[in-house]
Amino acid sequence: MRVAIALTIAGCSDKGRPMTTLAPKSDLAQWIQNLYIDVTLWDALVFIIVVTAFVLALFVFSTRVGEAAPATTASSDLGLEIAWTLGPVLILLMITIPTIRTIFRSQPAVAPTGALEIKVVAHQWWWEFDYPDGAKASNELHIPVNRPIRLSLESADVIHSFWVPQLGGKRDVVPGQINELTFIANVVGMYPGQCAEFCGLSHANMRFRTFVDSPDDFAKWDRDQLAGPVATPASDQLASDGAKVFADSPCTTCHMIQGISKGYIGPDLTHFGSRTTLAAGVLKNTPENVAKWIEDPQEIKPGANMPPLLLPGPKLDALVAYLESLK
Ligand code: HEC
Ligand SMILES: [Cu+2]
Repeated sequence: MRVAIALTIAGCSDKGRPMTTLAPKSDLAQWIQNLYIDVTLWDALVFIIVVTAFVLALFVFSTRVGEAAPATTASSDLGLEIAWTLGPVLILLMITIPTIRTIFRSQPAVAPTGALEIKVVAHQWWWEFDYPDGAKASNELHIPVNRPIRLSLESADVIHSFWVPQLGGKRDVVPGQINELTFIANVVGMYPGQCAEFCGLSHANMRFRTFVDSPDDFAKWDRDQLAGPVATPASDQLASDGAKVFADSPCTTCHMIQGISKGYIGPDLTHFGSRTTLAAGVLKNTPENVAKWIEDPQEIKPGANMPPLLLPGPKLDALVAYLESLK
C-alpha cells in the first residue's frame, strides 16, 4: 500500500509542474511528503472501517419485513463506548504527533551547526535577501546544496508568506516579528517560489526563484555579489552614457548601486545584469523588458511602487544597456 502510494506520487513529477508539492527537493519537503502518506493511510483505514460497517448494517444486520426491531445497545455497553472513543483518539494522536514534530523540526530554537543564515525581507511586491557576509540579492535566492539553511523572515509592510513548494511548506512573514524556516536542499536546480498570503494589488506578481547551487557555484556567485559592480568598460559607450543617465535620474533615490547611489526603497541593482528575471519573477531579464518596465511599471505590475519615467529613446537605451552591464 505504502509502495503503491509512493509510486503514484512519484508519477506526479515536477517536469512542467514546477509548483508541485509532491516532488520534494529538501529534507523538510520530504518530511511533509511522509506526513501526506501517513495521513492518507490513516484516512484510508477509517474509510474502510466505516464503509464496511455501513455495508454490513445495510445488507446483513438490517431488519427484514415483518421482523421486530432489535434491542438497542446504545449507552448500555461500556466496553463499546470506550472502544469507539479511544479508537479515534489514538488515530488523531498518530496524525498530530508527527505533524507537530515536523513543524518544530522546521524551526529549531538553535540553528544547526554550519547553517547559512539568510535574512529575507518581504516588500510589496518583491523579495530582498541579505547574506551574513554582506552579499545582497533581490527576487533570486541562491543557496548551496546539502548545507543547512536558516531563513529569518521579516516584512517591511504587510503580511506575506514565503513559499517554495519543492523545498518545503509555507511560512508567514509577519510585520514586527521574525519567523524562521530551516531546511537542507538536496538537489541542485532552480525552484520557483511565490508569495502565498494575499498582500495587495500585485500579490500574484510577487514571485521569486531559488537557485540551489553546487558548493563551487555558490562560492563563485557569493564572491561576485560581494565584489561590487563590474566597472563599465570604457569601450562600451552606450553603457557608459547610461551610467550618467542613471546618476542624474530620480532612480538614485530608490535604488542602490554600490558606490553610485544609496536608495533602498526598491531592489539593490548593483548586480542587476546577473539576474534571470525582473520585477519579482514577472518578466525575463531582457533589454526589451527592462525598457518596458522603466517606461511603465504599473502596466506590467499593477500597483508597483515605482513611478514611470519618460526618457527620450536614446537615453532609455543607454540606461538599459548600463543596467544590463551590471553583472
Ligand atoms: C519611488 C521609488 C523608485 C524609483 C524613483 C525608481 N524605482 Fe525602480 N523599483 C522600485 C521598486 C519599489 C521596485 C520593485 C517593484 C516590484 O517588483 O514590485 C523597483 C524595481 C526596479 C527594477 C527591477 C529590479 C529587479 O531586480 O527586479 C528595475 C530594473 C528598476 N526598478 C529600475 C529603475 C530605474 C532605471 C529607475 C529610474 C529610471 C527607477 N527604477 C526608479 C522603486 C523605484
Ligand atoms: Cu502576497
